[in-house]
Amino acid sequence: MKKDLIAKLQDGNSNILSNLISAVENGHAGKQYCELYPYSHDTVRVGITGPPGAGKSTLINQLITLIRNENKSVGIISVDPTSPFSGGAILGDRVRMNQHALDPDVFIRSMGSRGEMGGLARMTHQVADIIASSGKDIILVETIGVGQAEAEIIQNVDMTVVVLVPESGDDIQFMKSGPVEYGDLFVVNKADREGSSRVAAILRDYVSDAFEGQGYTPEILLSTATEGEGTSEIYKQCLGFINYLKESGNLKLRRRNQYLSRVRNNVRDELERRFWTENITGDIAELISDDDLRTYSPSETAQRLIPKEK
Ligand SMILES: Nc1nc2c(ncn2[C@@H]2O[C@H](COP(=O)(O)OP(=O)(O)OP(=O)(O)O)[C@@H](O)[C@H]2O)c(=O)[nH]1
Ligand SMILES: [Mg+2]
Repeated sequence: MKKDLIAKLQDGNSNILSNLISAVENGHAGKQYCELYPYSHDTVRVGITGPPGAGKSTLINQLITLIRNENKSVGIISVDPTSPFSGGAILGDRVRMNQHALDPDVFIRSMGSRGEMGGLARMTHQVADIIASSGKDIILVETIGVGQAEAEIIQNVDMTVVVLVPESGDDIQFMKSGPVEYGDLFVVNKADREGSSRVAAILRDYVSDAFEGQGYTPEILLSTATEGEGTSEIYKQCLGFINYLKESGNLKLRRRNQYLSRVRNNVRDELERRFWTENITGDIAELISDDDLRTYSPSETAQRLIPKEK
């Protein structure tokens, strides 16, 4: 059965892949997911992150062409926590990537806001594992990169490309504590507009400080994704960086650290889930009176709700 499923998946059966992902999203694929997981390690995962409208999907569309020109297969996960949609592709992305929609070696999936906090990240990791187990050579994960769930997503890919635009200069300071911090490669897209060299210079200053003494300094590239300008260089740099990660042993290290953090997150989730189902039955609002909230700090009340250690 196990061999059968993996054989069909790796044969490029995208209906099975879609159904498995839906089952994971609905919480019904635990066993199958665990069976597939060991087959997920050969795929390279690249995060494409940056502010709304920066051109991430347009760039991804170009990257798909470049990847396909090398006869490699690719999966795309487009994460949009603000969207209630899930399953198919978000409309704009579908339009931008639709030239690849019929290609059996291109699999595109959108993830909307489902489940509780953190649920989206965990689900995205699992969806990526399943797409990887189907034998895709590369997975591209598109996110805006802001917020806890998205940060958790881009910390769990092999490398992250941060896409900015000429207007991003003032945001870089702000984004240093966000997606910029995880950048392995920076792209200033919409280079057909004014200001791209200024943003590139700000980024150059930033990386030379932030990466001083480290094994590598992220490249800063310009592109006009709508025209496909600069996109081959972006792809080349991605492949080069992945090679560097492999050869330096950093890929193994990154993946090991990611695994540990995923385990920690799963433990936390599971304990929390058990707490709310086993200890608090009914509505928490009914357990806490107006008097309580005037008298006890939130941490004291939490302590009161948590069963004492034996
Ligand atoms: N002038 C110019 N416009 C671009 C370029 N790249 C993308 N665009 C346009 O910018 C708009 C947004 O592009 P998307 O690729 O959807 O951007 P995105 O980052 O995926 O957007 P979200 O997924 O909504 O965050 C579209 O109208 C694109 O045609 C570029 O290099 N130059
Ligand atoms: Mg997009």
